Order: sequence, then C-alpha cells, then structure tokens
Amino acid sequence: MNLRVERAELWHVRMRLVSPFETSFGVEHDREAVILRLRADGIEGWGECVAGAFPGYSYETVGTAWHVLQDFFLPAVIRRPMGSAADLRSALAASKGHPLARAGIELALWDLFGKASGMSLKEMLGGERSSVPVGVSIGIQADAPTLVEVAAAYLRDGYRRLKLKIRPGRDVEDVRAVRKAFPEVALQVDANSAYDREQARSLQALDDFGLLLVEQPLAEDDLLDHAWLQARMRTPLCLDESILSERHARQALDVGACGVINIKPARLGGLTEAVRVHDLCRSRGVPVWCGGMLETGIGRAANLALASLPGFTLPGDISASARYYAHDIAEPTFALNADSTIDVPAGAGLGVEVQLDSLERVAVRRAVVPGATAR
Ligand code: SMG
Ligand code: MG
Repeated sequence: MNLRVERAELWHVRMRLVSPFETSFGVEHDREAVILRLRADGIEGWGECVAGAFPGYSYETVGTAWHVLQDFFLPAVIRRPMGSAADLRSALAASKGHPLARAGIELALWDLFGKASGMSLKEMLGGERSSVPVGVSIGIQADAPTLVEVAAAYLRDGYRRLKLKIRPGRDVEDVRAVRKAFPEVALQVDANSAYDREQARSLQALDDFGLLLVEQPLAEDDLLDHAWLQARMRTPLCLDESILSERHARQALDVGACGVINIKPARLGGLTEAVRVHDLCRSRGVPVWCGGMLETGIGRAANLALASLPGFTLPGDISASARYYAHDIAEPTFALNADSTIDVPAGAGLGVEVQLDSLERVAVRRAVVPGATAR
C-alpha cells in the first residue's frame, strides 16, 4: 500500500513536569518537544520529536528540530509515495544527522500505516508481550537522604527497578545510601557522559553495589575508552548516547565497550533502526531495554510497543504517565500494573488519541508544511 503525505503540522509544546528532573547536564522543570501530525488519504498520523529545550542530551534542540523538519525533512516527504515507514530512510538519504527529528516523522508514518492497515504498532514491529516490565529513572536529588525518600515513594507506587542519575561527586555515596535502604531492589545508574578516564575510580567503586548496569559513563563519541573501562569493571556498561545506529551497536560489541544496550527509537532515528539494533543484540545474546526521553503519551505508546519485542529482557525507562505529567496530551494515559508492568496499546497505529484541546493548551508555536505561500 502506498501513501502520500499531503500536509504536515507541527506544534512546539512546553509541558510542566510533576517534579524537576536533574541529570549530569542540568535540570529540567518543563519538557519541551515537537509534536507532528501528518495527513495522507484522509488519515492522520501523530509523531513526537523528543529534542529538548537545551542541547544537553543531544546536540538537537526543539529549535534545530523545528528548522530541519520544516525546511528540509518534511518537504522531502510531502507528496512522495511511500510504501512503509521504513521508506523514510531513502526519502532523507541526502541529509545527515538529526536523528531525533527523523524519528518524529518516522513515528507519524508508523501511525499512518498502522491506521491504514488496521494493525497496531506492536503487531507491525513483531512485538509479542501484551504488557512490559518497567522501572523509573530518578533525577539527582538535593542529598542522599532525599534520594532515599524519593526512591521509597516510587517503590510504594509499585516500581521494582530504579535508575539513579549520577555525576562526579554525586555517585558512590548516593548509590550506597539507596542500596543500604533497599538491599534487594534492581538498581542501575546513568551518568550521561559526565566522566573521563581520570575519574574511573569512582565508577569502579560502583562494582560493590550489585548494579544491573552502569549507563553511558564516558563521552558519547568514545567507544574505545568505554572498552578500556569495561575491561576494568565487573558491572556491565550500557551504552545510550554512543549508539546512533546498528553499525555503532555492532562495533561497540565487537570492541567490548559494553555488555548491554539502551534502545531509544529517537536516538536511532526511528523504530526501524531500533528494531535492527534489537535483532543484532538478540542474535548475540546481548540484553537490551527501552530507554525514555520523558515522552508524552505519543512517544510512550511507541516505546511500549517496541519494548514488547522478545529481546527486551530488562525493564524499560517507561514509567506511568502520572510520573511525568499532570495532564498528558493523548488518551488513554498509561498506568502501572501491580507487577511493575505497563500494558502495550492494542489499537491501530499508536493506539492513542491525541486530545487537540490539551495539545493547544501546551503549544507555544505552530507551523504548517507546505506553508501558505508554498504550493
Ligand atoms: O523517560 O523516564 C524517562 C527518562 C529516562 O533517564 C531517562 N532518560 O539518558 O537515559 C537518559 C535520560 C535522558 C533524558 S534527557 C530528557
Ligand atoms: Mg541514558
């Protein structure tokens, strides 16, 4: 089946987080993102580009994504016959980079093709489970006792896996405090590239706490130093920012830079590449899990569908909607089940309905492509 996108709309949204989220690169009080709606043959597909307000996690921001989507990527997609969402790769073959912007369009294409065929995203991707195990990612807190309180509250909510954000100076003592309070809990940490080789000692000290993994300790463009560190630690390293393609994943595994991979469709330029990384890791017996980017209900629905694939053997950073937003922009919202899982949507496409009134309430900027002057 071929579809031709006729028109694209963009909303730049700013949504208040229920609690600020602090990582090694800064603190976010609001989540900014670009929401996309593509129309083709009377169907509409929704996507989310998770680039943030500030280039801390990635060089992409809402500003760069807006520019690249509006001026380059969407014009290359509009009126082009496409047979599947995977055709986005050839549509954008002339351009480099900007995976988060690409993934936003790709997601809207998956939603379109799913609605056109009556298939859920889970079915299209080859997902198997109807609910997926999840955990919660906890930002850096004022001090270790506060961190323990916050962790306790999430455990009371029902989360059975905790991820702690760390940075130099806020690592071993924070982890020790949480481990002491909760000796059995599944625990992992994420440094978002905040360390270098000279600071490796505090990372090595984390070997004492029975962590599931240590995520992205070193620079995103440095597989070799990760391999150096992995050879000096028992805890598996997990790469996030370093892995932008299946090729990166293969090379990271070949050089021994990690033992686990965090799969985020956004960082990989979309779900097509995410499934390729999953398939590679599965064939090599490497565990993967689905990362998170504080998504709205749109991106969260997609992450749940992806995490239902059989190689996702570790809990994802896919928490309940209420952990992030008091009012999400899509329905139904996602709730945590008693066994620390979330149900995978079953409806056609993403299986969620965007609420236009809620979207308009959080929108700070809108655009239509092609614009009024371009026909
Ligand atoms: O979506 O629950 C979530 C956040 C998970 O910690 C999380 N993501 O590096 O893995 C990561 C961070 C990036 C967030 S920056 C917005
Ligand atoms: Mg990470």
